[in-house]
Amino acid sequence: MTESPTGRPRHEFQTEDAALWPIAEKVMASQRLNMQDGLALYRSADVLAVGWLANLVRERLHGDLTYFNVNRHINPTNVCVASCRLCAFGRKKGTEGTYTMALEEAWASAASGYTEAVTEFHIVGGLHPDLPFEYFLDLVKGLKERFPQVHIKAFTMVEVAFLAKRAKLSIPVALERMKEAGVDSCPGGGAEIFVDRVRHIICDHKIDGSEWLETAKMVHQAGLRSNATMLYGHIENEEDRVDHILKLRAVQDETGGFQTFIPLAFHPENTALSHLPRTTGFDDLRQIAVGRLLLDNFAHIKSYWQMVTPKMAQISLRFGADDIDGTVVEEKIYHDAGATTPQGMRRADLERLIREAGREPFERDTLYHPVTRSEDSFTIAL
Ligand code: V47
Repeated sequence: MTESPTGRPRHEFQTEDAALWPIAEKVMASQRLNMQDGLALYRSADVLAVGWLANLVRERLHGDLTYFNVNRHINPTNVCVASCRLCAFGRKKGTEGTYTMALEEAWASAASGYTEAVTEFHIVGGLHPDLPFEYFLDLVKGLKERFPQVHIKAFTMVEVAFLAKRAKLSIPVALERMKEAGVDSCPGGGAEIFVDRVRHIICDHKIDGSEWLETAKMVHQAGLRSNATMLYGHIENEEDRVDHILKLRAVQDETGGFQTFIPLAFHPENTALSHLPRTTGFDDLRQIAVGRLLLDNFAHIKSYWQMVTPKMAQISLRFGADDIDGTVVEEKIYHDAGATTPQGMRRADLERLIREAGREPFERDTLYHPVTRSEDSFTIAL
């Protein structure tokens, strides 16, 4: 018997999978895991043992605290030049079902939905061939004027690189303009799987993996924090997943600018890869756990409830996840790809999921400061 990071007595690690024994020793000694360890974790059938180790790290870092936020997603356009096989959201200009919000419409949608005051707008959209950079800057400026207290997490690395290129600006200059307009941080999308072989098939026209990583470095150098995702459960293999995670870890060693790692389970419906099956519960839990164990320099691992369902997100709080994202309010990207989860969740529902997992809910802002509420206003302790 040993003492756990939360002070509770803990039984020793047990598994019949001998490949996990040396990994367990490293985890208990807080040593860095390598590529081979990552592969052994994916290949182990003992998902409970892998989860136990990830939970040890999770509790070491956060005890029972489980983070969530009150946010709202805004997707200003689904018009996209990229035609990614993985995506059911983006559409070619001039085809059926396209939309682009007028600025007033986007500002109005920011205020609609829930009465609970949101602390974050999460803004991502298609790569529109004609919308000028100024449209996006004005969108952000208008939101900041109307909601000065709300953090704006906007534009993935793919959008940052695309908008900079279209505006004929270097990425650092484009980032300065975005910051001046009111962008406070960047979301983690568009990372998919970095290795070329997979990227050529699932998202051929996006920036490549090294460009995504270089853009993230520039975002961090510009003083913005960002997140990092990995899309799993399509045509990638275990080596590709470990490679992806270790590349993120290497950038984090350099910049320290990532806040959260978010594994995203692939939803095949209505995509060009609709013949593929959905991920299984085992894979979803294992993915969270392996992320927690390999990313020793990431503070947070998010189990995005929209992606894996609220029930799986709840269970993952014992498999390495310490964050379940937020209220979201209106979700389009996975719902276009067949997600059957609700579009949004109330704050009280998120708290209940967390409490029933035996964890302690912690409402955070985007940068993980605590938020306290009275009725429909909030205070952020900086
Ligand atoms: O970049 C697209 C993925 C991402 C599908 O930073 C799909 O806090 C599954 O990045 N099946 C956007 N995934 C979402 C995203 C995100 C979500 C929540 C929080 C944060 C954050 C970031 O969704 C895309 C792409 O990787 N995606 N299509 C699909 N069919």
